[in-house]
Amino acid sequence: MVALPSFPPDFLWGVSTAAYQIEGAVHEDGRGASIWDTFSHSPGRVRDGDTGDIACDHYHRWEEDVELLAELGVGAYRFSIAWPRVRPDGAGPVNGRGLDFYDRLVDGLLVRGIVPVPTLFHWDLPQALEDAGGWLARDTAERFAEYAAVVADRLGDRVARWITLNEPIVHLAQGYAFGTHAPGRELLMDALPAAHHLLLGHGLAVRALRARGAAEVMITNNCTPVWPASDGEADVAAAAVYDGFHNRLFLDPVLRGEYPPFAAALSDAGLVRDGDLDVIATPLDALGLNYYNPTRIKAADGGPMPFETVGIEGVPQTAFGWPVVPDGLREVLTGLRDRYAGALPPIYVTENGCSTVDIPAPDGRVHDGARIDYLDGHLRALHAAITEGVDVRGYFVWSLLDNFEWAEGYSQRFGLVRVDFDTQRRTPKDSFAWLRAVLSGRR
Ligand code: IFM
Repeated sequence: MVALPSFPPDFLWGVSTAAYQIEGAVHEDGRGASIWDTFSHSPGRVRDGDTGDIACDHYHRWEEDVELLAELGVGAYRFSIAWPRVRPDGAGPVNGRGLDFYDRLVDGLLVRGIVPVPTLFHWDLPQALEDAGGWLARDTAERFAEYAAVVADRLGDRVARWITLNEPIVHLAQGYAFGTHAPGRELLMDALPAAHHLLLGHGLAVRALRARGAAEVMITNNCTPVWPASDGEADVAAAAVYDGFHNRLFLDPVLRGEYPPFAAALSDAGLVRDGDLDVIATPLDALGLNYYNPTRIKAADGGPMPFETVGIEGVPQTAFGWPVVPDGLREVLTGLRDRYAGALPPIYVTENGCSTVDIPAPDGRVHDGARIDYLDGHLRALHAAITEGVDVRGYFVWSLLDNFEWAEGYSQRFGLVRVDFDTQRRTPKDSFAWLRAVLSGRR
């Protein structure tokens, strides 16, 4: 394999995880229920009836996992904080024992020279808040800011970089519009108010974090290049609508202080109050970008939405069936630079990775060459974007560990480290050794 081009010396290398996907220990130390506990325990919602009850048992094995990070040689670790551990019912008393866990984790990282990068909301809303309306209720935004303040009061002396929300478009689309994720609502376009409250919560949390001395605050969005299925007017128009939903709904308000035209209904419905957009557009220090694949779109033949996704042929596919198009990362980065010229803060790629069919070989090792190819290709595309002038400051692989992949349960393995979910044994895969070599300058 040809050596990778070199990245800036202060480039931040890391890996990402999320609380519900790895922690387990859902009933321990005062943790409250989240919408994912409810959803995963509802028959038929998650493949094979899997739940996050145990997941990677990271709550008990976090020291072993931090050792893996140190062995890998990353400079940063992006994890998420479980809101229901910190404030079990979302609005009432703070649970000190929940905060203690993240306190230990942060100290464990710092002692090994690893920068902690917590995400405050990676989809595990306290169930009690869902019962009060979830993100459809404006109050949830206020509760989120309070929770952000509580966490920052406890960890802010050691944590400088924060992410407010993870992929709000995925939470909105899958959780509120189509019902394939928790909380399982199928509201289609009526889900839009949740977008406004997620954004408002983000803006209020940015202010709460800043007031507590945070040095770097960002939001993480999932972005995709949108390719029309043909040059026909209808497909091009459908692709523009999809781009509005997926890429612009959560970025235009944050970076430009306005909703894209299709979301104007939010203002018409009186949901957007005076000053809300100023809060939402509170300047950020950085933007988190999660990239997995491009999306091809055609005009819908009926159906609830005006667009339909079409397969991308002629390229490798991940185990999930997602097309592998490394140049899409360059395309999305240069596209953001062009679209938000003058308003775009520095970017961190906060997730990129793939699921592969990882079966241990007779020697016990996991030869995940497809993941190495995926990462190698995407790092080259990322380097090309930097060379083209996009200000990218870091790159985080999704994920450190095989984990609970939401509605797919444990069937999709994204880890650099294999987890045997019967024994909890961790086995670093070939991609782990490859990335370690990259990080130590040996590739
Ligand atoms: O596992 C998820 C993660 O929680 C959010 N981004 C995409 C990943 C892969 O689907």
